[in-house]
Amino acid sequence: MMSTDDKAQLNRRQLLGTSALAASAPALGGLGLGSLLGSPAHAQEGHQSVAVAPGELDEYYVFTSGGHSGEIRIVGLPSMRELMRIPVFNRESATGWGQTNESLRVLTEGLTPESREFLSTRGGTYMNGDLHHPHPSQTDGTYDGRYLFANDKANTRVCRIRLDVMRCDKIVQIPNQHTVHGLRVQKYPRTGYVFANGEDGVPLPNDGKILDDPKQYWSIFSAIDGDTMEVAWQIKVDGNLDNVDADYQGKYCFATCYNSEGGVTLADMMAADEDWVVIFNLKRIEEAVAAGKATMMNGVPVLDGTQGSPYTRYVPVANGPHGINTAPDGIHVVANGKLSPTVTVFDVRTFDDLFDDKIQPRDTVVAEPELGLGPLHTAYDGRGNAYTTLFLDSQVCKWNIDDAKRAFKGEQVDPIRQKLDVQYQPGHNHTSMGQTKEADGKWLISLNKFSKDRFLNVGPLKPECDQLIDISGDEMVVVHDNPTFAEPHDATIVHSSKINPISIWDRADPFFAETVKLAEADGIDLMIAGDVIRDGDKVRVYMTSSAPAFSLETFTVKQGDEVTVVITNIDEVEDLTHGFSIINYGINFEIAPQATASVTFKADKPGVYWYYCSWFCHAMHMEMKGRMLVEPAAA
Ligand code: K7E
Ligand code: CUA
Repeated sequence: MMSTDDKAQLNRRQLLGTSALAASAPALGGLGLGSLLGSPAHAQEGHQSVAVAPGELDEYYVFTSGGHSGEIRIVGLPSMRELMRIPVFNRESATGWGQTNESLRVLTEGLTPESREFLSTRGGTYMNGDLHHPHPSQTDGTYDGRYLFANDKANTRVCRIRLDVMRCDKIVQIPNQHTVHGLRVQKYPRTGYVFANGEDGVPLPNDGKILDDPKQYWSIFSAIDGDTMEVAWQIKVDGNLDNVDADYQGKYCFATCYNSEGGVTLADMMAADEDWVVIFNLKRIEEAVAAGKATMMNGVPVLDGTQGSPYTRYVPVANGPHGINTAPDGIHVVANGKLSPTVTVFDVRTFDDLFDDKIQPRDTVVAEPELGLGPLHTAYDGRGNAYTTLFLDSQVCKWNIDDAKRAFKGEQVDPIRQKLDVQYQPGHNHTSMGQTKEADGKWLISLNKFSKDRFLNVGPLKPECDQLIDISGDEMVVVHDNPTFAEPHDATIVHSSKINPISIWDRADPFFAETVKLAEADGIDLMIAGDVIRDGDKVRVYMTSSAPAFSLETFTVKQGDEVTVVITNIDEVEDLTHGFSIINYGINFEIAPQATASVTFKADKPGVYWYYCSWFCHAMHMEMKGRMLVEPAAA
């Protein structure tokens, strides 16, 4: 007789298309797919090695969120070494993110008109952000290496990172909505839509006419076009929206609601025994928007998706669900109970009938196993098992989906395979490739909120603790503790074969195209620049950088001038980055090989100001400098 694991394996093969490699997997029994796909050598104790020798490369990229640090981090797996930080919603000193004209364009151009006005006396952009959910674009249910999208819970924004240069190129602030919490991408046929949950309800419009009247507050669900980074449509819902995920068929997406009460206090939000999962019917929504049935609000078509609408269905679940996660089998979706010790398993194949009113909302539920206290998020191994974080129990619970379904039908079977202690209090967890149909069942990361005694004491503020768990065998084994700064909420583990960044910028790159245009208008060839162009009290200083010199060793401006310094790094050597810092003027930014970067500031202090290269680039790096002479206004 075939074991449940074997069946899951077969299902997975059907989904992937049978390859010779996959076909041989069941015959090898306990070995698992991981060992077949060339994982690092198995250690004696039977778990995979985390050791990546000096000079060796990791097998996976992990994109982790920086939470209220506002950035994205790239971590190598299995070594858990931090490889890079991508500044997004923060201001970053080394790269000049939030200071260069090129980054300020990204940070400001997608703001709502209202925020633009609000920020006009506050530096023009937000300096903080709360990045929770980084998710790469997909084509046909797996990563396609184009983009990574993430939310800003603090200022209602969604960003896009280009994975070829690992830089944020678009940020859109979402109108009509108050915060973006849950964010996931459309998996099929491609991304496509980026789904963004509005967690908190506010009056629409939120202009002060309605204040303390929560019955008139609304939460909004948004679909952003990942290609244009414009909001395609929005839909108003009952209750609130926490986390979201999408199916593998391109038909539905679904979100948890922990505040069906519409409460504004903790007691109100927890009052009812049940909340719900809301399911969105993408085709019906698109047709209604195309037919002009939406109301235009701040330039976005907004539909009414409250209960009874044709666009949504509300499925009751136990009080306070949090994460919602689609399984790589393309069939099951798990909503995590948080305040309930259970998770609720849906079968997406029932959703057509639900929308056609042939079945009741709860008929979509095919299992509801009790796992432990505080289930928050679930990940999958592609072999039919699920891994759910238990926040209160400080555990990861491994359970089998098929067994949970059998138990739900009344069979005497325990779906729980193992409970593993983690240190401590896990939020999200992630398996390698687990949010795609190519889940490979090798690694699990548990993103734990507390580290307490796990690391040297660094004072009252402790790091988070990201733990690496080997799931390739029958037993989960914790193999590595990794301290991280505030605060990885979520992460995505992508096989390195899916990501292909460049090493040297293309001179035609759109990231600095506006600056190239400015130079062209001034008649400047940026590759041989060494000029100062005066235009009234605006001065544009063009220079190149080539180790170990800037093409201008001195330039002169007048006190009060608005100075734009444009630097082009003409070095073509991989990894040869220069920096440009002006002492006591608060200026610093990075210029990578073949890139152009610029900064604009007011030269309001007269005197001699040295500028220097801030990225170590050459034996004469210390000598790579020059002087800005600022003539006093009276002279
Ligand atoms: Cu659970 Cu913002 Cu995905 Cu934090 S959220 S844990
Ligand atoms: Cu150029 Cu250091």
